[in-house]
Parts: sequence; structure tokens; C-alpha cells
Amino acid sequence: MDKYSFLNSAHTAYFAELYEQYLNNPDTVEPSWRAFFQGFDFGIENAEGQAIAGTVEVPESVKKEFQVVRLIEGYRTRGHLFTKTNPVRNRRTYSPNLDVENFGLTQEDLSTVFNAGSIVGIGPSTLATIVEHLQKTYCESIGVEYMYVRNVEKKEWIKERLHQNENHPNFNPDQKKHILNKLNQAVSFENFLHTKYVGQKRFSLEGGESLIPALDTMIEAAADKGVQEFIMGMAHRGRLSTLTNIFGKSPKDIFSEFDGKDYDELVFDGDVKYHMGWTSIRTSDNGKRINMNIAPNPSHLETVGAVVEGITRAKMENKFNGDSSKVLPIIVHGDAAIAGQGIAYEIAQMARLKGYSTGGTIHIVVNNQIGFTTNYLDARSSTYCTDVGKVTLSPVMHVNADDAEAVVHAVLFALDFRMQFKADVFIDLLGYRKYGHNEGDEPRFTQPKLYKAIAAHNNPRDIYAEKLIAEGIIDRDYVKNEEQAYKSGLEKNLQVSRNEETTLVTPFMEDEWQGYQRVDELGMHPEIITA
Ligand SMILES: Cc1ncc(C[n+]2csc(CCOP(=O)(O)OP(=O)(O)O)c2C)c(N)n1
Repeated sequence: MDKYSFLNSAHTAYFAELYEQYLNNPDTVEPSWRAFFQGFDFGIENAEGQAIAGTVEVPESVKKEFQVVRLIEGYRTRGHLFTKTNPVRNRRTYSPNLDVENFGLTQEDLSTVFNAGSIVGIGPSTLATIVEHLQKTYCESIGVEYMYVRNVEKKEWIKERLHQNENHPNFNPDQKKHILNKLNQAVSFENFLHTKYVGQKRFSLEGGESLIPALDTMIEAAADKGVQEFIMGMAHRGRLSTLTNIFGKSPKDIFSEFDGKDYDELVFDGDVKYHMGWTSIRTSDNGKRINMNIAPNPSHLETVGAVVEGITRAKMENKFNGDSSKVLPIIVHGDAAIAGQGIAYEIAQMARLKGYSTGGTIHIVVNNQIGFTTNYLDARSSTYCTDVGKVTLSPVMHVNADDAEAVVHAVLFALDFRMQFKADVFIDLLGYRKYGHNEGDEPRFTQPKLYKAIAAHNNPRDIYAEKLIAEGIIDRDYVKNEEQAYKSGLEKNLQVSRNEETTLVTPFMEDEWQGYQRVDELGMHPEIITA
């Protein structure tokens, strides 16, 4: 009798699940099964899909089930390499790809029903349906890296979450309009500055505008989950837009800074508009009172991350008796900076230490594929700029910044993960940079091909508006009216700012620092009489 006659097609669903469990965590599988699967894998790897006689002879139907399980694992492990996440360039080619043939399956198998569909939550399904489900879940606007996560609970949570709605959002028309509204603010704000302050540096967010709806949704959702304090750190890129469209800094104060007015405090001088911190207390859409800080940041990239963690930890201890669910640190990085700066690694390493933990940080990279003039291929050895996140086995989502809904979906995932597991999570927002590093640079000198593609590319608001028009949620006038309303608000602010003489400096974290002595220049350098 065949040594492996116990493997019959009737039990393929069970075997498929067991094999999946073995692939995920061999130690949890009973030893004799483990030995069996090891033999099976050996056979697959050494005989191009044919089990070796005398090692494991498995009925064809069972073998195919196992191969479908391997295909599923292939998507989970490497699907992120084959996504449509780059809005302006083709991706590099990775091999082997996820074609069924690379998993010992054939085109003829596409119409066969496999029990392995149950593993991804769709029940027994044809191979074609399983592949379609996997493509949608793992290879569209969001690429997910998580199979290295060792903690079984976390990994299962992520899998479960991804297979709901095939990792696609399901927003209602009001939510969609809200996303469009925040995108409109981001796009119109940059346009306005572009025409009013021609050639002046602003480190525009254009190409990464979906950061604004992403932050907005995340903060609102976090407030609903009980977060009371948001502590954010970010560098130059998109900071002005974030200050006004997320933190509520009045545009008139930003305009005053562009007009080069003196600050009302003498210690401030020069190019400080992308460096100053800001504090605001606001009421969320659902009536929750929240406190938001954006830390002042020095030019030295990534340093602010450590400051954010310190402020968060201090608030967590002083205000909430160590409860990290009441505070949320958010660090926004540049792609070259996070990949290149050693401090990003140091901060990652400190994330779980008893003395430093802040209950997980949400890291968002505004990835414009360029650092100053350096193309990403010349800027790092790792595949992704976020690879430092793997030091702590943190999940990473790479998202096409042109797909605003996917971006919002990804940050909501990140928020839920952070709140559930008190651990770091990374979002790689893959966009582009519309102009030079700053608006005075000419990017076509160093990146002529890329900038040709960028020049021909629509902004993310218009892309999203087209989608909502096609869905019948808005009409064409809707966007025009939104843009007009927002810009006329900016115009009024501009007029007010032109009547003011100085630029207001709003103290950062004034409440928390009450009672502390503020050092002034004279205090720092008291005159010492040496005569
Ligand atoms: C530690 C440090 N090194 C170098 C610089 C100079 N510098 C300023 S911006 C920049 C490019 C940063 O690129 P990226 O992080 O991708 O952000 P982007 O400007 O593209 O948004 C560099 C090298 C700096 N400010 N700090």
C-alpha cells in the first residue's frame, strides 16, 4: 500500500491549513507532520515541483493544495514587490515573480477549486479567484511587509485585517468628500503660495499632498479612541501645509513670515518658518478635546524624532500615569533622511526599552524618491527607505500617494495596530516632488526624465476628484467651488497679514512649561566682571 495513502483529497482543507501553519511557524506543528512537510518542501525544492520518490509521495490533488498554500505565502511575503505604488515611474523588476507557474501550478489549474481559499477567508475557490483576491489584497495601491513579524498574535491580526475588504477601503460618500476636501486644502495652499510668493522657498508638499487627509483622519480616529495628546515631528517638506491644514496655524501668520516681517520676539531671526514648533488645542469632529504639538525642528534631519519621543514620554508620565494609550507620537520623515541618518536607527532601537517606550510611534515617510538631487537608487542599499523599521519587526505599508483612499486606509491600519499592540508601525507614502528640493532649484538639470513625467502628471486632488465624479458622488463644479472657497479664505488672510507689522511668535507647549524659567540670551551669557 502507498505509504502516504492517509493523504486523500477528502482532507485537503485540513492539510492546507496545517501546511500554512507549518510555513508560518514550524514549531507549532506536531513533530511527525513537521517532518512530513519538511520532506515535502525538500521534494518541491529539489525536483522542480515533483516530489521525490521514496521521500514523499503525495496524491496530486493534495500536492496542488500545498502548492496553492505556497502561492498564498508567496503573495504575503513578496507581494509588496509587485504593487502599483509608484505614481510616476516603473518599478524595478524582481524575480521570480508571482506567476502560478513559479509555484508548480499551471494555467489549467486556474479553474480548479482549492480548499486553500479558506486560508485567505474566501472559502474553497477556483485558483483564478484566489489569485484575483491575492492580487487585490497585496499588489495594488498598498504593499504590505509583515511576514517577518515573529509575534503570532500580531501576524494573525494583520492577516485578518488585510483579508477584510481585500485590503481596500470602503468609505461612505461623506468620508470621501472629507478626504477630497483635505486634499483640496493641501493642493490649493501650495498653489496659492506658488503664485503669491514666486520662487520663494516653501518646500512644497506637491506630489505628497495625501499626507494631509492622512494626518487629519488619523488624528480624528485616534481622538475617538481616547488619545488626548498628539506629538508630532517633521522636517521641512510639507510643514507649512501641515501647520495650517492640520494644526490650525493661521495662514496670515505664515504669510507674514513670507513677507519677511520681523518677529515680535527679537531672538528669532532668519529662515525660521519651517523650524518653529506649534501647539494647538482643538476639538475633534466628534467633540473630543485634543492637544497637538509639533516640535520645533533643527535643520539636522531626523533629530527631532528623539525630541518627539521625549515629549511623549514626559506627557505620558506626568499627565497619564504612564498610560501610552492617551498619547500618540507621529514622526514624519523624508525618504533620504530616514534611510541615511543613524539616529533613525537609534530611535527605532529605543522604542521598546522600559525607560524610553512611548507605546509605539507612527512613522510616515513622505517619500518623493529623491534626496535633494540624489535619486533613491544612489541614496541607499536597502530596497526600501523604511527598512530600518524591520529592526523592531514593525509592519510597513508602502502606499501610492496618488490613491488618497488607500493612504487613509493605510494610516487607519497603522493607528489600530499601534493602539492594539503598543508598537511602532511605518507608512511609506510613495509620491514625487513636483519642483526642485526648494522652489529655487531646477530639478531638470539632474533628473530630466523623471521631471518630464512629473510635469505631465495630474495632482492627486484632481485624480481623486475624477474618481468621485465617476462614482457620481460629486459633480465638476464641486471641486471648483471648494477650491474657490478655500482660496478666498487665504486671500482674506493675506490682506489681514499685510496690515500687520510683525510676525507673531506663539509659544510652544506654554502650558506644560509653566513654572519653568525661560532662558534669555542675557541669562545665558551673564556679564562677568573681570576687572
Ligand atoms: C543631518 C543632515 N544632513 C544633511 C542635511 C542637508 N539636507 C537638507 S534637506 C536634504 C535632503 C533630504 O531629502 P529627504 O529626506 O528625501 O527629504 P525631501 O527634501 O526630499 O523631502 C539634505 C541632504 C541636513 N539638513 N541634515
